[in-house]
Order: sequence, then C-alpha cells, then structure tokens
Amino acid sequence: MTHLDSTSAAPALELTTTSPTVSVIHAASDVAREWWRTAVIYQVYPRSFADADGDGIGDIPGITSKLDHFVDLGVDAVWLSPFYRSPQADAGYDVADYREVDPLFGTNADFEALLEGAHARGLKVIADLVPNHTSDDHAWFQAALAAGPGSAERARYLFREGQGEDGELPPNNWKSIFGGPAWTRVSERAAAATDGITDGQWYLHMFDTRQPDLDWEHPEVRSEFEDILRFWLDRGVDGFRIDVAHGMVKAPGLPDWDGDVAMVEGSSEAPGAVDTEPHEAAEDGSTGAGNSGPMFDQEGVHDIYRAWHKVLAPYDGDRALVAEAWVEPLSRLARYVRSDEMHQAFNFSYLTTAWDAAALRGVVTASLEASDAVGAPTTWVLSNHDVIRHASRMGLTGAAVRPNGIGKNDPQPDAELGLRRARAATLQMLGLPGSAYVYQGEELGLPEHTDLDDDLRQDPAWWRSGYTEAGRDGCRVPLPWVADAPGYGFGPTGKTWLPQPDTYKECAADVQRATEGSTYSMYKAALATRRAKDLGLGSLGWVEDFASSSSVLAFVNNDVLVVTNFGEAPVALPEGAEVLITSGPLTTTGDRTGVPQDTTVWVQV
Ligand code: TEU
Repeated sequence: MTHLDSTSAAPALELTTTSPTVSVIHAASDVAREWWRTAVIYQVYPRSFADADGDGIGDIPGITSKLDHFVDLGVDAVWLSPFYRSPQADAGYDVADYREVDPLFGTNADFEALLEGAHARGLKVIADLVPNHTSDDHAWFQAALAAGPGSAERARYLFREGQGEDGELPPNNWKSIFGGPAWTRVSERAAAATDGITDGQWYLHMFDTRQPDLDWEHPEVRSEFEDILRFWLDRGVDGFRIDVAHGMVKAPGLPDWDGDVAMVEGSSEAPGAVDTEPHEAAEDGSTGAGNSGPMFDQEGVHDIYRAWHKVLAPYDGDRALVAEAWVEPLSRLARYVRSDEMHQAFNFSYLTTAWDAAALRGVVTASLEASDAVGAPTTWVLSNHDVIRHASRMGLTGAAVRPNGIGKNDPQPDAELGLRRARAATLQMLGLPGSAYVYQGEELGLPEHTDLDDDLRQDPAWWRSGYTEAGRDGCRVPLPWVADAPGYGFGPTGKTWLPQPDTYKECAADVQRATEGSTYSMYKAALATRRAKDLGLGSLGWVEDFASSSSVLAFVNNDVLVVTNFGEAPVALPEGAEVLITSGPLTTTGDRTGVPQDTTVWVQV
C-alpha cells in the first residue's frame, strides 16, 4: 500500500465508520451459482494477443502458450474474438466458413488444444459467433451472386431491386454503421463482375460491403446457425458471444430511416471532438449508446434466442450465450437475458457513462434493477476491441461525444489522468456484483495507440467514413509481453501487424508483473479479493452519507466498502480503516488515511 504524506488541510469529506448505513438495492444471492453469473471474462483479440509462428499476427498457439497468464491474473474465462476462415475485411468479423479455423490463426486441432489446456486450468472458453452477416467469400454468398435474381440462393440474404427508372438507386436510405450506404449493387452478367459494371440487384450490408446481411426470416439460415452452435458445443466451448445480437431481424418492408446508425454519437461532430457540456445522465442509465431504427432490436430477434437457449440446454456445464447488443434503455436490453433467452448481455450504457459520481450511481442502479427484474446477472465492461481503451478514453477531458478512434490530428488524451481514472474505474467495476469483462492489455495499463500513421489503418470504418473517423485500430495493437525484446516479445521475430508505440515498454507484462503498485498487480489483487469475498454474488448498498454526492461514490458489497473520489478534496477514511486495495497513492492527514481525487479504495467492513 503506498501512502503519500500530505500537508493538505483537513478533508472536507469523511467517512466516520467502516460500517456505514447503506440503502441496499441488490441483495446477495445464495442460490444460483452458474459460473457465468459471477465470471470475470478476459477478451482475447487473437490477431493481437501473442504470435507463435512469427508472421507478426497473433494466433491460437500463441494464446495457448500464454494460458498461465490468465491463471496468474485470476480470471475465470476467456472470450476469443473470431478466429474462423475469413478474408479479414473486418478483422475476422466477416466469416467465410464458420466451422474452420483460419490458417492465419492455426488449425481446428490448435483450437482443440487451446480448449483442452484452458479446461485443464479451470478456465472456460467463449467463442464469438457472427450471425448477422457472412463474408462475401462465404459459399452461400458466392452462390447467391452466381444464381441471380429470384433464386433460392439469393433468398438467404437481403437482395432487393433498386429504386429509380433503372434500379440505379438503393432500395432504401439505410446507412452502414461504418459509414456510406448500407447497399451495394451487383452485376447480373458474369463477365461484368470483373469489369466493375453494376446493373443488377442490391444487397444489404449494415457493416462493410464485404459483410452481406443474412435474411433471418429464412428457415435455412436458422437451422444452419443452430448447427454451427452444436458444432462448437460438441467440441467443448463453454459459450458464445453473439455479434450484433440486436440486428438480425429487420422491420418488414425495410422502411426508410433518417436516424443515425454511425459508430460516433452526434456524428456531425468532428472525430475526437470534445463537448464541454457535462454529460447529462438519464434517469434510466441511458447514455445514447443504443442503436435504434428498423434494423435494430426488433421483436423477432427474441424467437431466435429462445430457440438457441434450447440448443444449449441439453449440454452439461452451464453453457452460455452473451448478447452484444447496443440497446437502451437497460430495461430493454434485459429482454435479451430473460430466463428462456440468453444468459448475459454487455452493458454498454455502463461503458459509455461519463466519469461522474451521480451518472455512475444512476447507471449502476438502473443496471441492477433491470437485470434483477429478469433474474439475470448484470455485466460490467470498460474496454473492448471496438472502443477507445479506457486508459485513454478517460483522459479525453470533457469528452461527451464518443469518438471512433483517435488520430494524430485529433485532441490527444492526457495519459496520466487517463490511467489514474482508468485504474479507479476498474477497481470500482471489480467491486460490483455480477460478471465483468476485461479486454486484453487493460491489465497492463495499456493506452490507445493515438498517433498511428493513417496509411497503416486497417479498420474499414476509416475509409468508409471518408477518412473522417480514425477507427478502431488504436485499441487493437499487438500486446507487449517483454520490455526488452523486439516487438516487445509479441512473437519470435519482432514483427507486429501494427506498430507498437514506445509507451508500451513500461506496460510490458514482465515489467508490470515485477513492479509493486503496477496496474497488473492491482488487477491481480482485486480479482483474488473479489473471488475470496464472493463479490460476484454479492450485494450492493449505496452508502447513505454520499447518496446524492456529486464527488463521491461509495457502496458496500458483502464485507467490502468501495469508495471512489471524483472531487478535489480527499475523502478521509475512518480511523483504523483497513485498506485492502487502492487504485493509486493515498494521502495521510494526522492519523486518517485520505482517498485523493480519481482514486478508488476497497476497505474491509
Ligand atoms: O460490433 C457491432 C456493433 O454493434 C457496433 O459496431 C455498434 O453498432 C456500434 O459501436 C454502436 O454505436 C460488432 C463487432 O464487435 C465489431 O468488431 C464488428 O466490426 C461488427 O460487429 C461487425 O461484425
């Protein structure tokens, strides 16, 4: 524990007892013990985790070689972003064969070895399923192009005639989430396909041109995906993260929609623009992170998940489905995790809540209420492969819009502030009951790569936005394992598919593991204590002294008091308080320990 001597004046805020009066909004559970209710799940982005074959791109044997990292850190499960055969137009979220590992990442046998090694260590493994769209290289789409209008092959996708005299206008006005129109026109003449002539039908793609949306009204689409689920369940995967889980069913007739579907909220803003207005938190915890429109959150998606629930049910080991659904409010998101549907849903309202005591109290309350109402665990997440790493995002002072990536010419984050807040946010998150997600590298305190050369960018959002959104490459840079090795030990050759910034040296796993007070040691201590004290199944009671404070967030989970200070004046802890973990240096005034600004502590109750 690092204590910092301080001569600052007596703190204005204090806690006088380690057993404060609390208003309990979520009771501890003593019944349901399925692993996914409490699991801390580590997201692996395979191309950037560890490279075994030296081509500069991470692979499955690389992940297997690092399984002890997960054990040492203390997580319960690993979720792997897609590793299936794919032309990699969207880093594997464009799947050409759902049953085969891409040679870039290894073989199916490599995956089975990974699974075996993980299970031997008591780790669960979650695969990523991408059912909203396939790759344009998928056999079904190739057959659809070849078969022509009106064919059974085209019926599995959303092909439509264009508008205008010669069908030269797209069937509706939908925009792709990556920017540009959501429709691409094909040619109906085999020869024209290679000379760029388009004269035929249009197909829908909510993401890149190379990611055609499937038609989920088609029974073959439904049965194929149930079969794919069984294929991986039979091999032993413990669950699936379902990509764009709110997008598979579209409103009948595909009506026009003038709303915004882009990845940047308030997309009229320049990328990375900061709004100086404080972020207003809605009563129900909504932040604007939810997608709306006739292509999202349609009632019909729930039938799919009820059917999938039945596919998983006969398997042993509490297999789980996790919804990646950008849906708000949280009560609406909770419909995906009703008792006969999926098991968890990512909490993007929490991820996108500003660093503000009142806003966080609101979103945590709304999250627990919404999931308690359907008997599902709440989840918490601060980073993933689609958003700016929280160590950098939280250093974008005053940011109210959520930029999609940060480029050289955008306002740069304050790295020190970002890391301090990120550590405080993480320690707060890991003190909450439910399940939590950790994105690879955040345990090393890894920042976003914010000055990547534009010509190295690979995210389709970069060009599809007309080069206005930097995109997501900055959070997908290969991990640093060894400070003094080439490529920071990412692989045996020093090659890395994206360059690593110099700041990664101090984040390298070997340095982090050996340094007292490092971000890694904080994560490790928090995960061990979380497990020992059963915080995942724990309670949540807001400390009444701070129930309406704008600068302090304090709650009790089981016998741990979690206090975060957002304000300038340190918060004095009760005399003799036993601090279990702190996210940063504490102050001492007389015989009282103080929690300074942007710091979270866990105190024994
Ligand atoms: O992301 C889908 C997704 O829903 C987000 O793009 C979301 O719509 C947006 O951030 C909200 O404003 C998933 C994957 O995580 C992503 O990497 C893929 O590019 C995408 O699906 C397409 O498969």
